[in-house]
Amino acid sequence: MNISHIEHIGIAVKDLASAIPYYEEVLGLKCYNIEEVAEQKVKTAFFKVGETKIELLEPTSEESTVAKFIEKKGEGVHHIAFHVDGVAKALEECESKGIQLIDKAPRKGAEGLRIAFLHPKSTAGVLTELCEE
Ligand code: CMX
Repeated sequence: MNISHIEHIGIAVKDLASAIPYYEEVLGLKCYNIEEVAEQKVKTAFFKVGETKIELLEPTSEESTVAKFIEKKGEGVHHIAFHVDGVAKALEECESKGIQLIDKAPRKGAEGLRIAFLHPKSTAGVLTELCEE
């Protein structure tokens, strides 16, 4: 597959309002978008760092996978998203190489991207997202 860059790093936080000041006031980044992804039961906040973004993820429900993650591991890095030039093709390639897919087909994610997740049990422990515009 053709990975061009890390599109974003997803970071699980208990609440955006407590986390955003660190990124803005200490790191000097600007939060340019806050968006709820109802299907994923998260509210997201985005910052640009060069070509890559930081995506803060706040769970909006106790049933959110992000709430479960924070309960188990605490706040911190939740996933890495690679930009590819064809998510569907990349998924086929991953499956043919024995990688466990969470999403069998691309779906719509935050910022209008087409996204799909690979299971951390088959990606050396890192929840991995593939995405494209
Ligand atoms: N990174 C690494 N490992 C993770 C993980 C993560 N983010 N989330 C769960 N795991 C591990 C757990 O520690 C657990 O490992 P052990 O069996 O060794 O304890 C295992 O995966 C199973 O975890 P679980 O708590 O039982 O969670 P589930 O199986 O219910 O769900 C996962 C895990 C990855 C399948 C689920 O979180 C998922 O489907 N994620 C994709 C969607 C997503 O993350 N959406 C939120 C972000 C949306 C966005 O960016 O817009």
